Amino acid sequence: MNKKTLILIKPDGLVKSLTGNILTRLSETKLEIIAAKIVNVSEELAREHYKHLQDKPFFNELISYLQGGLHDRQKVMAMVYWGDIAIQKVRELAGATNPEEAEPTSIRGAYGRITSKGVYENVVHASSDEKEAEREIKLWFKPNEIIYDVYPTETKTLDQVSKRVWV
Ligand code: IDP
Ligand code: MG
Repeated sequence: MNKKTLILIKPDGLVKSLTGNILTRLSETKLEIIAAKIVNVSEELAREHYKHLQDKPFFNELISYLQGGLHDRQKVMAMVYWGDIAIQKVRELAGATNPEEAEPTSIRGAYGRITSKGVYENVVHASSDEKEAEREIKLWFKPNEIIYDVYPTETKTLDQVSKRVWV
């Protein structure tokens, strides 16, 4: 079911103070926000997220970009949106991967740029198909962080698990 999609506001979007603007644009889709958090992106998470691009010449730069290395802002806002044809609606709003080819009214067309090193700084990430959405949502969120049961879960009792808790 094409009902859920992962959206990331990448470090350039945060540094340019575009969060409110992007959330407003997303609300125009009438989709429902069902999870959101600010993430300090580890190298492992960035590499896993973009693993389909690992052979590209811009891969290392892309990992640094997602981790905030190009913007001195080590955070990303991760969200899950839910609703009919969520993936296509958000992809259309985001615009084409290359910000210079994106519709000027799309988020990437309006706010993206190409860096001197050739990385497309395109402000947002949006899942491109159902398989990718499932992989990405499960990568970025735990079941309890999403208000709906978007994928099947099971309860496991784990021994010897260390957890950081409030003192
Ligand atoms: P998408 O974000 O539109 O789904 P992908 O092909 O999955 O596009 O690429 C992931 C990200 O890698 C893009 O959003 C962009 O930041 C960067 N990227 C993709 N292709 C290129 C390229 O040809 N040159 C520079 N950066 C690229
Ligand atoms: Mg993609």
